[in-house]
Order: sequence, then C-alpha cells, then structure tokens
Amino acid sequence: MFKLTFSPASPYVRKVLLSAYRAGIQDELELVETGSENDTLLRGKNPLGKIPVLQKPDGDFLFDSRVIVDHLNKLGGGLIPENGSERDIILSRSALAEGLTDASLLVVYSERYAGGETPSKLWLDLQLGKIDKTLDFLEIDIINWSNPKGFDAANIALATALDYMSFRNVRDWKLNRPKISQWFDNVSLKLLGFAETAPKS
Ligand SMILES: N[C@@H](CCC(=O)N[C@@H](CS)C(=O)NCC(=O)O)C(=O)O
Repeated sequence: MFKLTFSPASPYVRKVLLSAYRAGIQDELELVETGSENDTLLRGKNPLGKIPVLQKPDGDFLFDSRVIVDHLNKLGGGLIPENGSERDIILSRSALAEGLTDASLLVVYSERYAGGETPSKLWLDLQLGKIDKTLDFLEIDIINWSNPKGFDAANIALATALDYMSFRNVRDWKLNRPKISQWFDNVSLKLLGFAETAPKS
C-alpha cells in the first residue's frame, strides 16, 4: 500500500488523488489524516512541512504533488506523455494550472495568516491579477485542452484549481467565461473520482 497525507480541503492532495484514479491505483492508497501520528511522520519528511507527501510500498517518500503525479504516471500512465513536444505541452499546461492553485492559496493564506490585520490589498490584487490574466488566456486556449486519449495531468490540475477557487470563493471564474465553464462542466461529470474528492472544510 501507498500512504498519502490527506486533508479534504487541499487542492494539491486532490490533484494527487485524481491522478491515482487516472492511473488506476486509487484503491492502493491509504489516506493519512492531518493531525494524526502518521501525518506528523510523513509530513516531517518534507522539511517545508507541506502536503502532499506519499510513502511508497518500498518505504521511500515522495513530495511534492508534481513529483507524486510523475510517479503515478510511471505506474499507470495516461497522465504525462513520455516524450516529445506533447510532453512539454502537458507539463507547461500543468504548471499554468498549478500556478492558479498557488495564487488562490496565497489569497486564502493572506487572509488566514493576517493575524487579525487587514490583508495587504497590494498582495491580494497581485495574486488576483495573475488569476484573471490566466483565466482570460484559458478562455481562448481551453479549446486545445481536450485530450482524445483521456484526461491528462493538465486537465486534472486545471479542474482541481477551478473547483478550489469556487470552494474558497477566491474568484467567480464562471462569470463571462462560457468556454471554461463548459469545459469544466464536462470534466466534472466525466473525470473519475471528481465527486468523491470534492473539497470539504
Ligand atoms: N508545490 C506544493 C504545494 C503544496 C502546498 O502548498 N500544500 C499546502 C496545503 S494545500 C500546505 O501544505 N500548506 C501548509 C504550509 O504551507 O505550511 C505541491 O505541489 O505539493
């Protein structure tokens, strides 16, 4: 069995879970809840203290989510093409989608860790500006994201990022973005494990 640090609200953990579904090994994951003894052990393997961390059956540990997704791809395939420009494209799209999650998390944390102060508007605007610019780009580019071979790592990263934004009320990304909305509605219906991994507080 694999052991995976688990928080029901984490978009990075959800991305890994959806990737495990795609690789067909979702039943081989034992989820280790935040705050448990094993969580301390696993999370402690990443000096940055971030989740997800995965423990492989051979005892080795992997982080961060991108490295774990790459490992799952080696086991089950389908997530990242092996080589060529197709690989570069999927990895670049994944980085863009993960950037959306990163910016959203920075918005959430700037409020959560403001210590009772008002969060910096300059900082919030900087992150929201990145999000808006990326969404504007995606509204045009999303037409290229469908993969006839099935959902890939970039599709999973983007669906996760968009749903996280809604979950935390970071941005109403559906407003005036019919193409992304249509893409998301389709993916959320068809992506294996999407409903089961919906974020929870
Ligand atoms: N780049 C990392 C980001 C992981 C991350 O930021 N995880 C959040 C949870 S959603 C976390 O552990 N936050 C706690 C912290 O930053 O101390 C990845 O892809 O795994």
